[in-house]
Amino acid sequence: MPNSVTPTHCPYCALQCGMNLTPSQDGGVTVVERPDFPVNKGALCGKGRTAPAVLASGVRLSSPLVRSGGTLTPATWEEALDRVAEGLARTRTEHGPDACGVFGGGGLTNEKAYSLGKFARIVLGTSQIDYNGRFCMSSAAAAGMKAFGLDRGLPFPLEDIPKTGCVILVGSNLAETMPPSLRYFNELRENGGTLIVIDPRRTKTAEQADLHLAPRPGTDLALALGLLHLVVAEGRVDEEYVQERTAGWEDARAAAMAHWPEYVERITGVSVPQLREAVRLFCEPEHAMVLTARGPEQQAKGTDTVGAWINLCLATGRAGRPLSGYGCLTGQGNGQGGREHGQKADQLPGYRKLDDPAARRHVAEVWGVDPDSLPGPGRSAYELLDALGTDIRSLLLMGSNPVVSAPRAAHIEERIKSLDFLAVCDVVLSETAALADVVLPVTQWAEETGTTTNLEGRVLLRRRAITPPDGVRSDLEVMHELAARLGGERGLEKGFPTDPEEVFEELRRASAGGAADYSGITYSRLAEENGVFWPCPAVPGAGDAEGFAAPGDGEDASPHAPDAPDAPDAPDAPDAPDSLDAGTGGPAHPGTPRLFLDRFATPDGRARFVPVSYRAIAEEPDDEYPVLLTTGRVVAQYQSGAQTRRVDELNAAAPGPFVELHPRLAARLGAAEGDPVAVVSRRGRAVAPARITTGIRPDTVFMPFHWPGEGRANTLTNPALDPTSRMPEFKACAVRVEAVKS
Ligand SMILES: Nc1nc2c(c(=O)[nH]1)N[C@H]1C(S)=C(S)[C@@H](COP(=O)(O)OP(=O)(O)OC[C@H]3O[C@@H](n4cnc5c(=O)[nH]c(N)nc54)[C@H](O)[C@@H]3O)O[C@H]1N2
Ligand SMILES: Nc1nc2c(c(=O)[nH]1)N[C@H]1C(S)=C(S)[C@@H](COP(=O)(O)OP(=O)(O)OC[C@H]3O[C@@H](n4cnc5c(=O)[nH]c(N)nc54)[C@H](O)[C@@H]3O)O[C@H]1N2
Ligand code: SF4
Ligand SMILES: [Mo]
Repeated sequence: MPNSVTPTHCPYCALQCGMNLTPSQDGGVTVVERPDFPVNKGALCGKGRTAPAVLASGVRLSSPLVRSGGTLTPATWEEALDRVAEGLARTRTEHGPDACGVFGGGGLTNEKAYSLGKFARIVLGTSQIDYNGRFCMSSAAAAGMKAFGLDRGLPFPLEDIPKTGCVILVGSNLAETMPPSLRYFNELRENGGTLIVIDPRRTKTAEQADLHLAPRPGTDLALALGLLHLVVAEGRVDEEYVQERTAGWEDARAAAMAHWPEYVERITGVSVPQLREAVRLFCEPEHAMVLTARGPEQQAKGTDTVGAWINLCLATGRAGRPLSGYGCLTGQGNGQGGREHGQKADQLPGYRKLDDPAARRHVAEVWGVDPDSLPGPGRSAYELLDALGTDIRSLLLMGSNPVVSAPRAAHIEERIKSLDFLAVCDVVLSETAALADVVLPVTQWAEETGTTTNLEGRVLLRRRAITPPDGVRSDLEVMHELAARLGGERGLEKGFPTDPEEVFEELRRASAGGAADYSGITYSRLAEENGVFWPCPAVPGAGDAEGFAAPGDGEDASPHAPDAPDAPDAPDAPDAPDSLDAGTGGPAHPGTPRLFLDRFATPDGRARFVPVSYRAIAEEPDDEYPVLLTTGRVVAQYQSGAQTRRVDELNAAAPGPFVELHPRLAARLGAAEGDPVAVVSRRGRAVAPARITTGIRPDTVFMPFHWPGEGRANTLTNPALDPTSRMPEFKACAVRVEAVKS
């Protein structure tokens, strides 16, 4: 494709910035601005700009690897695929299908995530599949489902942010985690709106805020309840809205009233005047929003915590109205789409539930299998990883690096090593791939086409710009080949096309009538529009419904599926059709940028308050472990660092782990800037240089989690799980900090 420009999207985070790729001298691609894509308008962070570096040979994998005599050695694709099929087949024969585990990732395209869920259920016949999104936004997803009947990270586009009156940003450091999005918050302030940031650290994001509250890690639930208490006490409840659009207020109100501001001050360390100021800034303007990210969500009470923030929005009439609402800032490149199409333990495509008989019938028909043959729900991510080597004997891993990113990582590393068989599909030799019996090298973003769904629920087309090198194959080809080897006698490989558009066509049918309905979205439409927001049902007779057969029974059309597009200028809402066959009809569905404006996705259309009360973190500090550890990210590294630690420019900016601590704590240890300090928890010990700053609470230390080895933050973290979302407590555990004698 000489001199051509390919418009596409970044391989990394959920902002899915638009970028153009042009061919470079060396046969690769160069990233250039794509100003026409509205979300980032050309702006990119350093990770996006340098993403082509990971395409280079020598950096990425270019041949399958098979373990022989203890070491990974290059092998042919035939040999490697045969080995994977044998490994999985042996486990299935000897221990049953549920002894085969599958672990996916929120970075996988919709097509891959969909195929992986299908592969697990019909090729392996296992219930044991989950993915790293469980570690990401699962608490917000669970809370959103409870309150609104639907989980879409943001129920409105980012472009609404500058027009609201106040945003409370809870535990998001988006100045580092989604830098181009800062523009929306700057515009908000230029327009006279205010920004409140809640973070135990004075982050780059907090520095932009009109008000920064720095609670003790793990106490956001108390904080939100304290604010709701004040809203009631100060007579700021929107009674009419509560009456008309919600249910369950009395219980939630009673629970909040038990959380006196002085009590909340004692728990959180945020003073009563600051709480009052936050309530004033949030309640005075006509519109306001609460946005949460991993800070309050990655807690063993993350679901209740997000529920409390949603309660605050509901009591003040700030949900399901234009320019007001609650949203979660999803994280991974396809963090939204990756949670909708079946790689989750309890899920079928279209955000359907695996234990719903109608959903099983619908999806089984699309897949051409008996509904009774579909396994039931499996274990959550941490529980699945914890069962490796015991109940689960073989694992197929695609799109995650748990040796670095899972909580209590030293234990999980041991579990992985105790497997009978591990196969990893990756683009690089990650720390987890290095432990595999077989490593399958796969194509990357610029080398393959596929769709992702960004944090706004906007479905996007990533386009292939260059030919992949010899020696790598796509994840879809891997699944096709494994299906042929493991289910060839049943012709299963036919259900795993290698052309992403073919997979997407099937995904459309599988999702039709579900909550996350993609049936009205086509590749050709995505090529022309700057993304389409789901739900987007196919309209009988509109061009988008041509070319594939009806899914059969429409009886499972989810009661939760919002049936009205609520973009202000949208035409009348077409209901999800029983048939997707072309007929005669109106224009295609416009997609749904804004949800809940008329009704919430609950059976009665009302949002639900959840009565929640404060409870402590799973592991409170004590004499032995007196300090709190929290963890997170830095701008120049991505996740487990598997990709970004291979980019020189990013390593120069963020060369290694560190322990951020307050000068008072540093003085007590006798540690100076840059001195190695040890952080010790009940799970293990990590060592990294001290970074001393007054921007963190004296009772707390912070470590980024991007590195393996001695400075691995997850050696320390606590796998205590949220009872609903099964989210581990990445954001708060008890540690002791020690100077390291050199
Ligand atoms: N550079 C970069 N960008 C990324 C990623 C990356 O790895 N690197 N990953 C992507 C992904 S998958 C995700 S999920 C997002 C995550 O995006 P963010 O949620 O913004 O990232 P984190 O740094 O994990 O956490 C945000 C903030 O929570 C604060 N925090 C810690 N404990 C608490 C607490 O108890 N309460 C509150 N209120 N705050 C707390 C931390 O100090 C931190 O500043 O970023 C995406 N973007
Ligand atoms: N302490 C602590 N731990 C955390 C967090 C935290 O805040 N604190 N955050 C958690 C969160 S929010 C997340 S999302 C997880 C993320 O942590 P991981 O799940 O480890 O995520 P990545 O590092 O992105 O790993 C993705 C892997 O897949 C590979 N890959 C990329 N694209 C593809 C593809 O298309 N196909 C295949 N087969 N492979 C691909 C990459 O090279 C990489 O090795 O970490 C969690 N862990
Ligand atoms: S903000 Fe996210 S999507 Fe945008 S360039 Fe950076 S990593 Fe890529
Ligand atoms: Mo994430």
